[in-house]
Amino acid sequence: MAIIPAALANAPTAHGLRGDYSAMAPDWTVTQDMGAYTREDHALWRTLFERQAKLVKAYAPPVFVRSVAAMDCADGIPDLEALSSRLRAATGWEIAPVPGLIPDDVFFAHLAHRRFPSSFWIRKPEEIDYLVEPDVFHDVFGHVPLLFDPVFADYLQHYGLGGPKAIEHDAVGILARLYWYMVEFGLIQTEDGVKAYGAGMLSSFGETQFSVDSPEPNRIGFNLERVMRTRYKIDTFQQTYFVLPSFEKLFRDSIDTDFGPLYEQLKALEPYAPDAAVAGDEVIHRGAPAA
Ligand code: HBI
Ligand code: FE
Repeated sequence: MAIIPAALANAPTAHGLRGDYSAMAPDWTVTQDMGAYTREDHALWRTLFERQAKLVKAYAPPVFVRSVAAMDCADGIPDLEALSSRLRAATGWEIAPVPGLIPDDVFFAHLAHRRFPSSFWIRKPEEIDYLVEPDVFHDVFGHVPLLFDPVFADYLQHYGLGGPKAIEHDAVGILARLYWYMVEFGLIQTEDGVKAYGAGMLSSFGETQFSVDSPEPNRIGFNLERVMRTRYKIDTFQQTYFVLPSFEKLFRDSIDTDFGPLYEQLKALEPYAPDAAVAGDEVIHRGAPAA
């Protein structure tokens, strides 16, 4: 059983933390042991990769598809150092292997230094369609491709740089909504229609299609305050997706926002439910919850 660090004792999945936290460096990173992966691990990676690489061609924006190709990691779990050298050349980001979920402040600090923390272990075959904690497939296939996009790469560093202010205002939960809706489950307008770019959906066979095709969820035009006031569920498909006109919009609005007063304002307001319809919403699709 993994040694659970005190800092994560109350993490949502503390009971199930499965990475080995016993060999971490002070910054919570570990060394990826390529020899520790089994043939089954690499075979599962190939299964997941082939399924999603085909799907994203139709469902993701072109930059995601191009980046997946540039990552050249279809054959098995990639060496994260080798992948980092390609990523560093593109946008100065690198991948930091970690045992799994790490404390907010540590996570923010890595992002602020253009280091993306990625689990090094892969799920089990019986978890192919759902697992509670991010594994190496979610983190590498879901998150790394957009770190090749200069604007999104700048946005995610800015998100990390803003972490300490959220902690200072006791508003990490409010900032986390921005990450959840716009990094894990974001949609974006393209000349080819609305596409999915979030890591949580693009690493999921079911949610990639659901987020774009299903009539059930709301699809609402991105508005920073609306997103930060909207609660989310972690164990079902989203009931609302927010749609960006561009990554520049997400980056510019974040740069132009003084988050301190916004946290205080939002803390005093009732949050919206995950399926809420709010006056003033730019409704792109009004969800029709399944009967
Ligand atoms: N740790 N490894 C890892 N990956 C995450 O996505 C992550 C985390 N710790 C905290 C966290 N996300 C969120 O709580 C912050 O975005 C607020
Ligand atoms: Fe993620």
